[in-house]
Amino acid sequence: MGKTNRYDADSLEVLTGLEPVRKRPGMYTDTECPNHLAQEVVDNAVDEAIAGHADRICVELLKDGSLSVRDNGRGMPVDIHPEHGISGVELILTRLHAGAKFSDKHYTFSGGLHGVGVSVVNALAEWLEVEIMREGARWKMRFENGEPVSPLEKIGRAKKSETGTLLHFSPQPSYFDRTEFDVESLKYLLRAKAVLCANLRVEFTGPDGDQEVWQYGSGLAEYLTQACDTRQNLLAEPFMGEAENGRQAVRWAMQWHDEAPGTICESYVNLIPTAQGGSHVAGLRGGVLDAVREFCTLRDLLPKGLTLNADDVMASAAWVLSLQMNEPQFSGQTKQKLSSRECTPFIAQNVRDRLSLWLNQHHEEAGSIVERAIENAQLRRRSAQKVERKRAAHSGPMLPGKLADCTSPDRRDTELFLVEGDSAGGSARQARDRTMQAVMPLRGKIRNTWEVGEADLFSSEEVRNISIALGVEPGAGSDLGGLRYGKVCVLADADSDGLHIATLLIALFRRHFPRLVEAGHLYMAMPPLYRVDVGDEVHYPLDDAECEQLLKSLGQKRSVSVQRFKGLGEMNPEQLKQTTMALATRRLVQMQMQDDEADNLVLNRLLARDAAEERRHWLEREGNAAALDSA
Ligand code: 28F
Repeated sequence: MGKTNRYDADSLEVLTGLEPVRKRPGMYTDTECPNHLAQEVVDNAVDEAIAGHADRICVELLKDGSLSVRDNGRGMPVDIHPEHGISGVELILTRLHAGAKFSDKHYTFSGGLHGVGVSVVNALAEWLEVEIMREGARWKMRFENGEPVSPLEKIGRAKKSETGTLLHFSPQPSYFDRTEFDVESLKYLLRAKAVLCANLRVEFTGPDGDQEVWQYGSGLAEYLTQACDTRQNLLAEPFMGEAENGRQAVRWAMQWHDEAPGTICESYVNLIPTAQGGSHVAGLRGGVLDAVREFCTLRDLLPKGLTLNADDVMASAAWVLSLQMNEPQFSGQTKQKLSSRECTPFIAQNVRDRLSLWLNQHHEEAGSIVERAIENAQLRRRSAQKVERKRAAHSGPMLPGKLADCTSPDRRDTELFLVEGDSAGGSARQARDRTMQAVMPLRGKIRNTWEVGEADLFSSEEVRNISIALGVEPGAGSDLGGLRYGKVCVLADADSDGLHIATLLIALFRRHFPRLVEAGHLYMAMPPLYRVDVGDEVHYPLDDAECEQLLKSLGQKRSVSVQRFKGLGEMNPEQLKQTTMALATRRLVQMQMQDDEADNLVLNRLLARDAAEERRHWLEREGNAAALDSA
């Protein structure tokens, strides 16, 4: 990123044409409505602003349903590419992934998954016109269904100082369920860009000429202050901070309120809103919790027996978090949740350090933050005690001896880890947070219960223990009222034995505790396969792909050492805690239930005693295609 970079058509990288996009639009965009196309174009304009060349973006939705986006950046390159013999403009708009953006040379951070490029927009547009002002001239080119229908033409003169790009397009209706842009979410996105890019002026004009303008001089803090001003702020100025380590950059602003507000809690990655949060938000929450806890401990502020959790501290907080990083990974149905794990410890540590310092410099305000958190914790404790008393009134049989239970009476926050083997069980017991995490080791392979009837089920001691520990009886209609844990986490080795055990457990829950799975209580813990040491930084990539990506991003550093874990047993409790159990840094995957038939099909093929028979039935149903590749 730099204003001195000379950037012409010959620094573009070129991949393929647009056929793949038109063939499988769903792989490149959200085909429900064309908003993602708008986002793509806006992101391009914002990239130009982040690079320091544009400070104004105007978006207009026209009466005919088309959208125009304009920036005052340098304008797309118009000169002819020496190798490809077409202009930079045409390359950008007609080649998939055309652009140095993807080689990270000119833009420090870009949208990754979202930033697949504006050529996707062209491919899925009935028509698209681009106008460029550059080097004293105006240029124009028109496309229909992604194909050029007029050459890049000089259409007039412009002042040397007037530069920029205008894209105007109409989505091709046949690719989308709905042809209309969703105005509300488009506006939300535009406002977010202005919030995150200090001083950038973003304008939106609607079909009736209605206009909105967003611009924030100091970015996050100003936005937060404006958004919160009607409330009772506990801080005179938001608590802010930023940090960078070469591979990622984070900024945040936080305010606390007197009452639990339905307030601003917003997170972004590369200026893209992550409505469902993710690993960066986990870092913020972890860092804030650590700092507040430490502040309380040092001053002995907590009533006896009370521990604060992240919700206690964050419930009355308003915040905006902005992360920039390379190749972010997203998860969740709508890809609105960040899953890249590298940022969590980075953010947690920086937030913790800054907040510790800040709390010590702002005693009075720190006091009110702590007061609010303690009140929240006490409220939580009281309501939990109520539940606990109810539960105790008709409490069930004695808990299994192998269960290392947790102490928190609030059952919504608690977690039960079912761990393969006594030795890993021992590590997990040391690694856990004993207030809210319980551990129960399972001896070897549990019984395959897939085809076992309910009546027979309790002849297995392990199954009986699991049922008692959970406080739930097996059965399709069984009541979850007595459930003793909010999350049930299967923790097994990442090898094939471990996977088998995990499968047996999932089958047990799916068949005999279906309501537990349905209500989203079942999780898989994801222990990492690798440990990578870089100087005094430690990373724990989950799998081969993550490890490769990490090594790539580290480049050619001298002191990189890679260790592959053969099993849980090779991790010490501290490592197990950090990678697999601690709220801020671990990864849990929620098991979701499909309909009976789909789940039965999969689990039957894996676990049915008469697997050959079942496979044959399956083949009969699925026909010849499947028979070809079966043994
Ligand atoms: C309305 C949407 O697309 N604006 C754009 C530029 C400027 C340059 C550029 C774009 C670099 C990374 C290929 C000009 N001069 N608004 C926009 N403004 N693309 S897109 O360069 C090519 C891209 O991928 C530009 C010198 N350097 C860069």
